[in-house]
Amino acid sequence: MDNWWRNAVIYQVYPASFQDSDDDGIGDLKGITSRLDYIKKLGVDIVWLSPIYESPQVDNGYDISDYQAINPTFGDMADFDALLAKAHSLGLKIMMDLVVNHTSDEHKWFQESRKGKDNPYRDYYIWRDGKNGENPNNWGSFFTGPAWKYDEETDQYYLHLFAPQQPDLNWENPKMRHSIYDMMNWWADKGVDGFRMDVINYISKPKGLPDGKKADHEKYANPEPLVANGHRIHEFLQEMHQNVMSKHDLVTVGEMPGVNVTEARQYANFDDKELNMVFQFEHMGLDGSDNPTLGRWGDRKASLKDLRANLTKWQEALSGTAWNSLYWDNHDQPRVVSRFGDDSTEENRVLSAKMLATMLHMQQGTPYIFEGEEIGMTNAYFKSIDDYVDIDSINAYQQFVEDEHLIDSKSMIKYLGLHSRDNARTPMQWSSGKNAGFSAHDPWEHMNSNYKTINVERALADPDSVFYYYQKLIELRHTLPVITDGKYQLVAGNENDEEVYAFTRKNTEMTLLVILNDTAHDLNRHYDAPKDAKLLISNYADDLGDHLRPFEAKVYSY
Ligand code: ISL
Repeated sequence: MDNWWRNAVIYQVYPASFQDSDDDGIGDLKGITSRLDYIKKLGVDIVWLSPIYESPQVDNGYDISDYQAINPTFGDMADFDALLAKAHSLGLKIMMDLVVNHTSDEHKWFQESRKGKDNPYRDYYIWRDGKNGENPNNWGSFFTGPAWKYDEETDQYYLHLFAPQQPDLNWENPKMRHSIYDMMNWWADKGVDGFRMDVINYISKPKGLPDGKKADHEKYANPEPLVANGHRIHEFLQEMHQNVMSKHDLVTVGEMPGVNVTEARQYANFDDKELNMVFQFEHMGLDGSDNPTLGRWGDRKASLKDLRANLTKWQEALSGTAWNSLYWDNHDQPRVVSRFGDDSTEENRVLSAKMLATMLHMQQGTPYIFEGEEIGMTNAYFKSIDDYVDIDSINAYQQFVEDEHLIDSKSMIKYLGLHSRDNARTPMQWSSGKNAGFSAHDPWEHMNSNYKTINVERALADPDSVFYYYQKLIELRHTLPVITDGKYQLVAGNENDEEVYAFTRKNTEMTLLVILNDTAHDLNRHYDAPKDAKLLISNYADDLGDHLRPFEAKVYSY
């Protein structure tokens, strides 16, 4: 239990949207470096950079064409070295995004691979013959359409679970695997402190690549049940650990759609053979549509009951065995205050952002904060499909509205407003000035129109801001061991409460009682805390005991 990252807090930077230093409308490394003091002020320990590598940017850098070069719009390797040095001088660690389920189709390995069946790089990717002139199997891509693309050159198809420009790497090939480990060691030798591993539980594909299950009306099967947590995944991660992680002091987190607690206990086990922690997705799947074909494209809200049951399941199942990562937001998810909170009034935005922060930061695990979350940034709610730039949003609109007529345009715009990845990717709101101080140039992605009210400048000037609340939560984690090692327990009888979430954290020295009103109204609840219990943190200036005000959050210690 003594690893340094266990009581750390991680801040995610989405480079294109953080800070532009050369006024081309796209954020860059020099911009990030210039804002490291701000990140330090928040009090976090580690900065995770979404991909900064050379990339044609079909999927905003998750399509890498050179793992050992910086994308020119972000700067160059000297800029990266300066960023790393400045971060380290401030006591901040740097976690890199590692995207090794696939590369860009412009990566030299793929350029070689497609040249011929006997090319030395052929087996770096997954090539198959068609079946009767059709795709090798019925898998669909996560970005709509088939997961296979025909390549005339050699009359075969290659697998791409994401965009056609993101061919999947063949992890069955030991040479390919060692090329990845070499690349990781190169970054570790450079001094980076960790890796966030993109869809890393998808790398082991099933033997024979069998068809997936699909409903009759569906064109393609969702490959996730077949590719997630595949039969060789633990072997591959252990091999990676032996070749890379065992040689450096690194923090690792695996992004794992479709992971369950049983698998997670093995991936992130204290025996330290694979990864330090995983990003699970279950709490991100509680809202959306009731129609599985539409997935998250709906307006059903998550209930407190479901959310609490899920968070509790993960707290209990990993306790004493493996380590949780805790997150609400990232570059793929809508803004938490719009999703699980209430952004309909300024007062409720601030209160609910703080309440949700308390819910997450008082749990056991390593918390992640996505840029802007710490000032309570909201969804952008763009009004037209032309405002969207994300491939996933544009493709979904095309498929469900234009091609299949499953949803009318107005509804889809509403659902995009609730769930599009673009909601997270609007530029960071630094000030009320032009383009929120992000860039003098019109940004690559529209600003959220509320930047005049919600911005860093205002947050820093207001002692009651969401920013200072996050700062306090982080400081508490760093000073009170119970937040890291205390056992989580729901308050008896709380499991069916549809309005309030109450839990305790307990170690041999201390107990914390966390009480969260998840509604916009006043209510009464009685919880037993000793008379001399101290109010550690709250989003109200005073304490009315059993009377809870809208979105009231409070933590007692005793
Ligand atoms: O973004 C999604 C919808 O919420 C997911 O389906 C997402 O594609 C999945 O979580 C995997 O995400 C990661 O890999 C993708 C990339 O587009 C995402 O940005 C990345 O986080 C492919 O590299």
